[in-house]
Amino acid sequence: MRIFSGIQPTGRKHLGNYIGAIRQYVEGQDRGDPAIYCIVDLHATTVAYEPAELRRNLYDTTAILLAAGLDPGRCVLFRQSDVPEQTELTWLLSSVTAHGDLNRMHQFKDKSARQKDLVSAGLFFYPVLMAADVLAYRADEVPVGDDQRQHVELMREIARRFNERFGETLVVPDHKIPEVGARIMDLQDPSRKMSTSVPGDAGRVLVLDDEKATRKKLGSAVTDSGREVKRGEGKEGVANLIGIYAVATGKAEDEVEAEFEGAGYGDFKKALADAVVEYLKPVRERYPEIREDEAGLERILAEGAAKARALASETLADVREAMGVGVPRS
Ligand code: AQP
Repeated sequence: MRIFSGIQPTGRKHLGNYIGAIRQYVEGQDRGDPAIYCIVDLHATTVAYEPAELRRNLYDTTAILLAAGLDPGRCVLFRQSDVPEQTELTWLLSSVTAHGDLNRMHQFKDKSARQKDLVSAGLFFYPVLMAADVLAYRADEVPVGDDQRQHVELMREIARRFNERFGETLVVPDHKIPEVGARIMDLQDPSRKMSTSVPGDAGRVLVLDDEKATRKKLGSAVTDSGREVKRGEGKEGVANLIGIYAVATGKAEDEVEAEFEGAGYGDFKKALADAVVEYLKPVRERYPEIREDEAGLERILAEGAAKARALASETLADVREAMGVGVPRS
């Protein structure tokens, strides 16, 4: 089973990223043959950004992943821009990608509406680069949060269309979306997902927030005018917190509801804050030492890139051959 997933070097990874994606990466290391994780710096250039900040954020994100438990001896961890095969494959796959499909992508609609100066063509092409990332490794499984469902559906379509047009070459991957915590919602507005780019910090707990900030944000999370710690119509805020508590404690959501039967929101939020602080503590404690050693981080990324290139170049050679591009094999 080959596993692949990518994560943006935004540096400010939040609880949604952690629960929806990062914890799945750690679990996938021992199932993946191999498990391949990519920090997608090229994707990060599709919206307004500062070059120096991008480099810093890349180290921050790499260090968060290592602190969360990724072990370069048990997975392949690398930087997207170190593997040019992925960018070439993006172009080749564009010939079997429908413009109309890209036009329908929710993420493009959301992110382009938030751009002040320029809606880049790169933002429109983001899903093709993401498809190339995954298809370059012939991955079977893509661990992601629910917000990436549509992008994975599109890459499946691209792989199928390529195989129909040029012969069986690419693997059609499946997404792996967690049952609980697939879409962690904003703490201040539970109708939208917890997100990096929404202004203001109150709606998201960052993986690297200290204990005080974590308690404050969870303590002031929006609930409703009722009292019951239960999921249901009009209780989206509480349902979100139940999901977070369930993941942080390893309990089922029904068990959580039973545990807090008769208790008020105050008691529940206190227990939730305790649980989340404990849950993220190992990552926060390990992070500073790992982050400090930038040369060490570069070494890990370079070793990962060498392994990744060996795999991606095989796929790219097959794709070129199937498409009649470049020097023929024989
Ligand atoms: N709220 C979420 N709940 C569960 N999973 C989530 N993911 C993102 N938000 C949630 C999953 O995290 C992984 C990495 O996402 P990314 O690379 O897109 O990182 P990001 O840009 O920092 O995350 P955001 O918050 O999604 O940024 P915005 O909204 O600003 O674009 C993915 O697997 C994703 O599904």
